[in-house]
Amino acid sequence: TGTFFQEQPKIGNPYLEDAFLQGYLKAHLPSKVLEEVSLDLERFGARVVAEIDSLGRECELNPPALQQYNAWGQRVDHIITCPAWKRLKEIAAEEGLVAEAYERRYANWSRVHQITKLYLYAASSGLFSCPLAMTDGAAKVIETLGISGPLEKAFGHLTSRDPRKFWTSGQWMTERRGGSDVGCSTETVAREQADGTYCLYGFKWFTSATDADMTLTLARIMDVHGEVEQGSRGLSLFFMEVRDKEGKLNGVEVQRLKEKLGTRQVPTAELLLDGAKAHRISAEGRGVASIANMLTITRIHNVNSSVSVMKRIINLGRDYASKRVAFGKFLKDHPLHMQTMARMEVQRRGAFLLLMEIARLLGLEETSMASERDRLLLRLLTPVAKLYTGKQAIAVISEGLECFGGQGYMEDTGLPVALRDAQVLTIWEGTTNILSLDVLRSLTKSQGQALVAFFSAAQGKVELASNIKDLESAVQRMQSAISKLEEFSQRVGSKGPSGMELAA
Ligand code: MFK
Ligand code: FAD
Repeated sequence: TGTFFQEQPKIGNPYLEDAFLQGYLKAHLPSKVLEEVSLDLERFGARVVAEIDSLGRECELNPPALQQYNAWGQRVDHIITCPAWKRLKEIAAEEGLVAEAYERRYANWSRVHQITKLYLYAASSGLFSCPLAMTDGAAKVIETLGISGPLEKAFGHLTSRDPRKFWTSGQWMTERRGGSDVGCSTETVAREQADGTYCLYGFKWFTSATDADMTLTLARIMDVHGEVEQGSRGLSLFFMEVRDKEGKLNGVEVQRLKEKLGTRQVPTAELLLDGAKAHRISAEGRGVASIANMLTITRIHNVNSSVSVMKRIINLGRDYASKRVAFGKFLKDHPLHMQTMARMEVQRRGAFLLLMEIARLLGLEETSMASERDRLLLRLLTPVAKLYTGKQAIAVISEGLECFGGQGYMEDTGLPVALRDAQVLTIWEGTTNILSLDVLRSLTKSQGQALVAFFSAAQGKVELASNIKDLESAVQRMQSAISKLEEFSQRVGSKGPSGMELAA
């Protein structure tokens, strides 16, 4: 049977082992904020390793199930999730993974803090990052539209740190006819009731994290003649609670859970809306424009997930490289293997900086500190980053699996799940081409100003970089002058000043 057993790769504290992240925070955060945020991240990083990572794995191993009928034949449509999934919801509340962004205790830096925390979290979270993304997006929509009426209660729940009060939200947009062209494909209708609420009738083809407490969704308001307006302008935005206090579904039937390539931890369902009681929260016909705030946030979370999973596979690969021996030496001592890993790391670092720049801009926007250029950049960079990092994540993870050789392909190592899950990053929250068109939308809507903002920001960075280059060559010149002076002082003997003294 042989005597050799390979030591398995392990993750370390994702904050402590990320000098690049620490460097970023040091360079950007005010010192008091840095002090508190780094303590929180170090503590949270330890919790990711000790608790969250194994809960995430359990969610993969115990995927959700649908119990459609009870023992007495009654329709119950109960979505059964594992205890680890429920525990992850509690931890999300305790850690303020959504709340942090809305409490704004670090003013404009709160988003950077929250997103950094999510960056440590997402890849280990068993995709609980998915409901959190939509929860954050729903809170953002409510905050933007105004926190009043039924939304006041919902906002309190979405941003609560109390696990007993914390709610997650769904985002029900896609129907059978299509998820990209929501404006033309949505068939769901809303009938107004005497009390001003609405009943929704339709079929939602993809609804992720359907165990959510509430959701935002789109429908067409039916007029007194039973007519609806077609196209995007006919859509309004609705808020509804998914279940009542007894846990009974609110005019919703779960047709089935989807059979997915990945993201199996997440219950994604097909839903029939049959009189679901809902509140209209946008102006009539402003559904798409109003839910766009949710799309911005969930797309940023998508970027976060992409970077987070790249980081995880690289960390595991790095650990493995110091444990696995081939041709008489550790993988880390094979230059070619290290070149492969270095290339992955370069991808991750670039993507990380893009994520952080977006988090920084979002923080400025949310605290009314953003300039017009900042706002335009945020609008432009969000789809660019989502489409680009989604593709990057798939490629980097694929390369990452190869770094483990055959073990990277073995299901019970827990490694292949990353590749399956990554494949969705380019599909949900807008496919690559839809986001490319969104980039064009941002350019046309701003009459080209978004591009002007981009070039002016890029120019600033280039200048900064060329200054650094100047600095580097100045340092090089200085070093060469020092060695020449040292040679000189050696030649003239110990009487003359040292090279260092002359240089000073
Ligand atoms: C782990 C992290 C991720 C977690 C994932 C959670 C689970 C997955 C959940 C989902 O996948 S939810 C479904 C996501 N669906 C999409 O992303 C839809 C993709 N399709 C698009 O994004 C289309 O471009 C869109 C539906 C928006 C096209 O609709 P329209 O109505 O044909 O667009 P139109 O007429 O250009 O824009 C209507 C308004 O919305 C305009 O505002 P105005 O009326 O004031 O002029 C646009 O400016 C505005 N708008 C559209 N996209 C926007 C936007 N505003 C800001 N940002 C945007 N991105
Ligand atoms: P289509 O819109 O039919 O697109 C098919 C192809 O055509 C794509 O490649 C697309 O890029 C391309 N295409 C379409 N229009 C154009 C164009 N104008 N120019 C160029 N190319 C174009 N949706 C929700 O609402 N809520 C959820 O919770 C949710 N969860 C999901 C979970 C998973 C695991 C998955 C896989 C999807 C989920 N979705 C959800 C749906 C997702 O948002 C859609 O699948 C996605 O937006 C694409 O829509 P579609 O599937 O209808 O593809």
